[in-house]
Amino acid sequence: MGMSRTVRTLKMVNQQEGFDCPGCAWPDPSHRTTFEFCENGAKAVADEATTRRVTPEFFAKHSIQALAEKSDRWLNKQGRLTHPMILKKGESHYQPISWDDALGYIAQSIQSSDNPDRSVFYTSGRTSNEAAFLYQAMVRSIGTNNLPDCSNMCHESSGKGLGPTIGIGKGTVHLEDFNHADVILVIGQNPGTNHPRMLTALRDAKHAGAQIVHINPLPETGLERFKHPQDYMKLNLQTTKISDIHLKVKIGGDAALMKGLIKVHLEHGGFDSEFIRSKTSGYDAMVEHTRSFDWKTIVSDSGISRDEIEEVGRLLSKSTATIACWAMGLTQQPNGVAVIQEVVNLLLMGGHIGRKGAGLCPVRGHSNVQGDRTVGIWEAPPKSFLERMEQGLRTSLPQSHGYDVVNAIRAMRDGKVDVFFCMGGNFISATPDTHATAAALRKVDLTVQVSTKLNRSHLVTGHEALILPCLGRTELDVQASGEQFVTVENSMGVVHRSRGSLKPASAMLRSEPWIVSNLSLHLFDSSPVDWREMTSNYDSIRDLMERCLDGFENYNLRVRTENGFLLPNSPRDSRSFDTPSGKAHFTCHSLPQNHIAAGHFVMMTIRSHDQYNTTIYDLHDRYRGISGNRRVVLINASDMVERGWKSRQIVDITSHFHGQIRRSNSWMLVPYDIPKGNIATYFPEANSLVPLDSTAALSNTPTSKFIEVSLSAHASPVHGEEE
Ligand SMILES: Nc1nc2c(c(=O)[nH]1)N[C@H]1C(S)=C(S)[C@@H](COP(=O)(O)OP(=O)(O)OC[C@H]3O[C@@H](n4cnc5c(=O)[nH]c(N)nc54)[C@H](O)[C@@H]3O)O[C@H]1N2
Ligand SMILES: Nc1nc2c(c(=O)[nH]1)N[C@H]1C(S)=C(S)[C@@H](COP(=O)(O)OP(=O)(O)OC[C@H]3O[C@@H](n4cnc5c(=O)[nH]c(N)nc54)[C@H](O)[C@@H]3O)O[C@H]1N2
Ligand SMILES: [Mo]
Repeated sequence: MGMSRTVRTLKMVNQQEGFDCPGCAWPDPSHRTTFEFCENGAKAVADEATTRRVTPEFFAKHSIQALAEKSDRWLNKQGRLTHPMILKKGESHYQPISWDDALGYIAQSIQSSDNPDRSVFYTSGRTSNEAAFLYQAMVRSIGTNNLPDCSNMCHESSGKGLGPTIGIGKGTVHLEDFNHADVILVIGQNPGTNHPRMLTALRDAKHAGAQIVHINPLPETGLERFKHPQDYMKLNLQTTKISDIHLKVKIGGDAALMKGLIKVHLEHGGFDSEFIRSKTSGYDAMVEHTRSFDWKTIVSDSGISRDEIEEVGRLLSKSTATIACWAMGLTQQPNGVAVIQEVVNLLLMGGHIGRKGAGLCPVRGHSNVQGDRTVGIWEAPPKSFLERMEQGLRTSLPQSHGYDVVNAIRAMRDGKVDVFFCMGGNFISATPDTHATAAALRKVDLTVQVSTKLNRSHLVTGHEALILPCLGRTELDVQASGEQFVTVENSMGVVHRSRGSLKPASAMLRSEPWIVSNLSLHLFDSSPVDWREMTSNYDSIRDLMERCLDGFENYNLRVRTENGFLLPNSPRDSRSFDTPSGKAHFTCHSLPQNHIAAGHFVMMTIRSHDQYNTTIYDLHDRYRGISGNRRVVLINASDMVERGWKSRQIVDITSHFHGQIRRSNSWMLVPYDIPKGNIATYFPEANSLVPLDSTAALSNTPTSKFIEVSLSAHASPVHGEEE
């Protein structure tokens, strides 16, 4: 985006008066330096602030079919969308449309059915609190709770695991706690790539004496060799080894490992009897249940030797402050909810909740995915949330739960959806079972994408499609009352401001709150919400939020303070648990049945260093030593030798699920330090292999990290087969 624009833009990232980095949801320290961003945050910012443009002329030149043949990387590289566009039924090209006509057309399509549940409204986690709040208010006013969101594919298992056990679906640590921890577990997470600023917190924790245990099938490099960007400036060229111990767990082996750690903990003591007695229930049953698992099973299911488990178990029993962090390696497992509850068991034993330097820390992905859920992006909201909303809006709202992501795809497949509206994201590429999902989307009458950049979801559409181009985080947002800011919530429950400063990519862009408010003006003749006022001054959105949501008292005032404010979190703040019994719960879980057919592999789909979810910046994965190719299979060398395969050999992958078969051809083998029997491929290329019905128990999250597959030497494609 050019040198001076780059410097000017990057200096505003994560600053008090600047914008929240669109990279990840890792929190900012209270004392900020001039450079509060990481390499991958800079990429995300540059990607949005690009000076390239996708104009009506671009769409006139390229047909949908021609664009569909381009790679994801090419599509993203074309630049920012500039105009609202419509793809009319049977047409080959998008054409420009005015905002008024586009919004009028959407409203008419929604209203043409007398069943509001035939409309579905997706959200991706970059949407601000203000936009997300208005959006769910609009959707519920239409009469449906069909609000699937990216969270359903992401940390849903965390929410579902934490809610019943500790009474809140969020983590219980402050950033500051990292400086006071004895032991930090980093489970199923690759912070070097996906949350680089977390490495700074880990490095500082380590300097303050913490031991860091990395639990992952892969030895993720960011945790092995870390160089803080600012150390370059100080000419300190040494790297820090962040992780002290790496437990190379098998994919899906964490539950067995947790049982082993709990067993060692029980033997060596160090549990907090007073906390267990006064604040929890179910301890004795959990202990008895855990003891019933023998070491042979624990070692073979986890893939970790008893000695290693003993070593870490002893560390945990000595620790006075333990933090457990996790991300997609746990949440996207078939037993995602159960395994997270095992992590809860482990921390509850030592009383590591609501104590300085200790706590549970699900590390969120999208920069405002946690905020979106707080303000109501939820297809299955609790009754208490709907009651507060009804009081605040002085109207009644639909009560029955709506579709999550997987159920939304099933509903489209079954012809139950007329309008599918997406507030950001890239639904076709992010979701499982790409071919089945594409077929489902094609059955919908109208699909709408509110987007900043061109992506595959603009090309795989319903009978008709609209693209609504919106402002991004980096851009100035001016409405009738003047310049606006929005607010976001980070992974640790801090709500703060975000204000862009770049000139918008096109004069035709509209903000997300503007789009929702103006669509609402088309939808409702009368409404308890003054939609016109909402877009002219976002303070009025925040006033309405204060009326409708718990924890948002004096919102406009508090969010204007330096560093924003903390949302209430009773386990963290007062060691109290908002469960029916008022106590935190230990839980008992059997081990997952991870058995697969002989000769098959368990496949996980992961992110490279050069992508942001479905946005592919480049074809490299530097920390893993891979360049120029994303269609690779990371595989244990002995698995290759046994089959007589060579490095760089091309294979076809077949996934197996309940007798169904899905096939994807032409992948290159790369020998890698990964457990035998496990392989890794990249998301989203491998999504066509993830079966729609393979979801985690209770959270219904696609099991993107546990797919049973077989590999075969590449056969030349049969005509008509996917390549
Ligand atoms: N640069 C960049 N930043 C991002 C993103 C991005 O795409 N690019 N995406 C954002 C989003 S939305 C999210 S949710 C986060 C995702 O952040 P991560 O969760 O770190 O992302 P993944 O690449 O999915 O990696 C999951 C890790 O889990 C490990 N794993 C897989 N299966 C298992 C298992 O069974 N057990 C254990 N213990 N580990 C396992 C993998 O080896 C991998 O290291 O990052 C956010 N930040
Ligand atoms: N196999 C497999 N599948 C996965 C995963 C996996 O690990 N493996 N991870 C899952 C996870 S954790 C997640 S979170 C989902 C991600 O799913 P999504 O959130 O749906 O996907 P993204 O790739 O983040 O969306 C990128 C698009 O968002 C738009 N965009 C960017 N910024 C803005 C903005 O400010 N406003 C608006 N309106 N649009 C914007 C751009 O047009 C861009 O093309 O994917 C899931 N899918
Ligand atoms: Mo995510």
